[in-house]
Amino acid sequence: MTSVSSSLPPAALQASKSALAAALADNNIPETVDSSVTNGNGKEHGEEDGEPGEIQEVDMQQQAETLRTVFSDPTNFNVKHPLFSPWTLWFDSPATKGRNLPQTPISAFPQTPLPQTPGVAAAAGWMEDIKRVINFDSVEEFWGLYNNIVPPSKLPQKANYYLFKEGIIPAWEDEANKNGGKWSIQLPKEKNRNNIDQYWLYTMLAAIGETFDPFLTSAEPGESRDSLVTGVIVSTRPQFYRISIWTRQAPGAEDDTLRERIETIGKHFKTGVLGYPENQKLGGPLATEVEFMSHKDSEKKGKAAKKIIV
Ligand code: MGP
Repeated sequence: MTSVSSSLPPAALQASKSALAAALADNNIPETVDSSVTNGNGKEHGEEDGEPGEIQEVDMQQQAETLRTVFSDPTNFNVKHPLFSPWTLWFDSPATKGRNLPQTPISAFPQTPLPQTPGVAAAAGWMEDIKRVINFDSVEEFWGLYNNIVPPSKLPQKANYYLFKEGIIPAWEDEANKNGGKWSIQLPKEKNRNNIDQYWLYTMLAAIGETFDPFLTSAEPGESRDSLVTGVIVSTRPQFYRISIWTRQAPGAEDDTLRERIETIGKHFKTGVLGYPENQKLGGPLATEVEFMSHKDSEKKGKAAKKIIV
């Protein structure tokens, strides 16, 4: 899987680049060199011998040997580009249900404890079977994770991956989700077996690259804005796949600005991430349009649900 980034199509490549750009801008890191990497003399960057302004000879060979990316060394890489936010991957399947599995099955990355909020307590039953796989906060860790987990097309029926911002649990009850909703699309399994892994990869890249919500990334320096997107989910069901984008808020009837921001997310999901033309109708047997519903309406199981469709 080491050639993934070079074979990405434009939408995914752009999302991946945006992830990098956002991370670099946020942290003021020069694009080619990680600030924690030594210069080969055992000294940190900037800690050179010689007079100020004097040009130093760089041992490119030695430097190339020191820099390890996830592509050359998937477990011991040392070049990291931080993401706009840290993320947590969660997972459940029939095999995790009712089993008290450890919360860190595949990684040595540090885990933070679950936040002890009223939302977490309220969702305790729902969260019982959902296992936390890993936290990550850099582009390289994302690819390290991606290259080591089972893709959705190979998951058993009734399994879900939940990729959520760190500190937000994948439950309606979480403070960050309780007033929100979700964009989702349901795709018949037979026709989409060969597409689902790519759709899920692009969805994750758009989430971690923050390309769903331009309002967030257009903030002025120093201005803090909350991202509307809290997480993304892929679900396998006996006859279909579903991908969902969860949002922090859901628009009321009068809320035009929020509705526009929410619709931007849905349109980007349909056209930029999944690659459908904007006007294409997608609904059919086992298939839905790209549609938005508030979590409050989802809890009512569709009774009098108000949907937005793009
Ligand atoms: P689902 O898995 O999102 O829907 O929710 P699906 O795929 O249509 O149904 P499935 O039976 O094929 O899995 C299924 C059910 O799980 C819901 O009807 C709720 O009862 C429960 N549930 C889902 N979510 C996302 C939550 C949640 O966030 N909190 C709680 N408490 N229950 C949930």
